[in-house]
Amino acid sequence: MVNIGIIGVGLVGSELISQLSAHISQNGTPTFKVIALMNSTKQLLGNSSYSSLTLSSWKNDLSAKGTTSNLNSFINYLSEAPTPSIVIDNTSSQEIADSYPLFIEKGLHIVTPNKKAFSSDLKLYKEIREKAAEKRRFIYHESTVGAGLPVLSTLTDLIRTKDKIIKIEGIFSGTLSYIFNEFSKLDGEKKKFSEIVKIARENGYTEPDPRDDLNGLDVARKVVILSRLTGKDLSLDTLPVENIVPESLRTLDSATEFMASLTQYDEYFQKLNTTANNDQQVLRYIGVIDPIGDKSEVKLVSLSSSHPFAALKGSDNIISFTTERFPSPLIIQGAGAGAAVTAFGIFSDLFKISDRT
Ligand code: NHO
Repeated sequence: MVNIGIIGVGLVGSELISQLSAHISQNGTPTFKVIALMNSTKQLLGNSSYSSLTLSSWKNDLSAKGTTSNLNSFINYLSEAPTPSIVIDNTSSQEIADSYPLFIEKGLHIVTPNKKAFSSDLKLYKEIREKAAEKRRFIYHESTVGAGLPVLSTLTDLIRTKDKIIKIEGIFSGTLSYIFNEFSKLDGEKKKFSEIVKIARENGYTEPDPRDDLNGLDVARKVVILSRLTGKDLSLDTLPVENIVPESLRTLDSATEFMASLTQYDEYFQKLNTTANNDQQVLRYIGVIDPIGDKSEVKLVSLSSSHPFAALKGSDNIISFTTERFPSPLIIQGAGAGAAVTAFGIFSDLFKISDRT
């Protein structure tokens, strides 16, 4: 039995608890036991014999019986449990990411969809990798790229088996996938760029401020994560990223002001689209990883309508690996956003650790 401690019980964390709960109630001998939960204000720890929390009432229990969040006591409790323990970081906190070396020191394995530890400071990234190897702890973060799609596991398998990675490229943002799949197509109804961003925002596909999607940082983080896995020390500050937020709208105070002003740029985006469409092409926002040279980048491109990225639907992601063994690329495609598939990626990582401990 593997102990689980969950930090972050928002959209993804709550969905993960539902998935874990179904697994636990349907298995006579479940693999996992959730013994600790924490959000930014409260934490709920099990008893001194580390028995499972009652998952059917976790929300009420956390708010009614929870004590003030304290990362040190949370981690100490988890690390003192007698069987292997995994800490799951479902936050987007840099502070929690900075604590991974401590988690490893305390003997914990880590699973997370939080991109910060793998795409921020290179020193932190290396420290985590070195410590994990030294202490023989596992760190899995499949959901940091392509939600639950098997992107990192595929890349790891290619690297381990000594295939030579020539290029990785893809549509890595569910939000930007949706926006350009809707905006830039050769047939069907044509809508204005600002209208599509508005619909995406109203449906909860974008961040509360859509500039946080359109500035490319989320895609850049994913490119850095993949690049570092290939062994290339890429960093956010050296990666060329095309920010498609019009310059004059970047300093506006609120998302509401941004949305209202975006209409001024409909003509600009329409022009780009018409130019592409006239050549039987569509616009797509892509990330490119160049493990051999220095051509990794994040940018808006025009692609032929016969390109695999042009046929994408909804908020799907698509990732293409060109390697020595796969000169005709190995392509992974499917739902790349949303709580259900993100939690699935986390859940499948838990099994990878339980199989190895
Ligand atoms: P929420 O809903 O804001 O929840 C965050 C939780 O963390 C809350 O319980 C909060 O109290 C707690 N928390 C924050 N700071 C804390 C601290 N210092 N100590 C303790 N607790 C703290 O966030 P989400 O949406 O549940 O996201 C959680 C993590 O998953 C983030 O790192 C996020 O980047 C990652 N993630 C989320 C999604 C998603 O569906 N929401 C996806 C991938 C990764 O594939 C998904 C997606 O849509 C990707 C993207 N939007 C795209 O491609 O367009």
